[in-house]
Amino acid sequence: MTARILITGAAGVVGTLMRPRLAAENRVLRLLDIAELPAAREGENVELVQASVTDMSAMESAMKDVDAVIHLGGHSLENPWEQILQVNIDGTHNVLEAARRQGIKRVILASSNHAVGYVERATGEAGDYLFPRPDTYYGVSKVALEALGSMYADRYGLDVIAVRIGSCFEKPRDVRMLSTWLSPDDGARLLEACLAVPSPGFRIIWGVSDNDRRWFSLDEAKALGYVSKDNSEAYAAEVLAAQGDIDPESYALKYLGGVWCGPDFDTAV
Ligand code: 15L
Repeated sequence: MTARILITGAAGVVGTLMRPRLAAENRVLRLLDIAELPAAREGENVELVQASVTDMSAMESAMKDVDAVIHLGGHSLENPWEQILQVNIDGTHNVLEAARRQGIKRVILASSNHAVGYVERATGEAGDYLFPRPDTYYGVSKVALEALGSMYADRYGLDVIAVRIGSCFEKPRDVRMLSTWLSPDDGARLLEACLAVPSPGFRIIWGVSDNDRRWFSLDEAKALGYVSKDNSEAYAAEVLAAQGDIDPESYALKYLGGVWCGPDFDTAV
């Protein structure tokens, strides 16, 4: 049977990286974004929907005949509170509520390391289910996303996995990302595990590669079947040569959320 997976925020950084990687036989990717999506390539099994996660009726329509949702939509950086509230928090509520109304059992939510950004590296390995320490309004919205996911799992029996993504880019871009990097291929492996695992209930997992410099637990992700095959160490020499030595006491390295925790990172916008 062909499965149909809805991906919100499909035109964003992570969505664009996942689009080719989540393509599979007997699978249709329904790609949704407020921005225009690149047209389907020849043979690509996709359906394109231009809509906002803030539009409840559009979300309900987008979920017709869908088997699982990967919710990447929303602002991926800090924004004024009203924007974060409307797009990230109300938007996530719409996604979960539309999924419930359409009888969709599984929703995978893109959370972020910034939900726990003020956790200090000195406290040791960052475990799964760390208590929220958001570093920005954006981080607060990811805590709300996790809370909404938990409620929809407990109250309505959905399977919801919130992935606290580290830094998902083609390559690690700085010294901090040598710890937080999630390679795009590992990102796809992680999402495939989240789609395949039977009856996970509600989970919070870390979305990082098995980097030598990782200080995040992969226990819960591995329990779902994730096997990381990438390691940022392959880029370490290049990154260190470009960035030089970084003071371990600087915001960039002291806190999990990096410079997002610093006074120069303006959240009062
Ligand atoms: C995030 O949550 C952001 O969406 C992304 O742009 C990166 O900045 C990432 O965190 C990070 O912390 O590296």
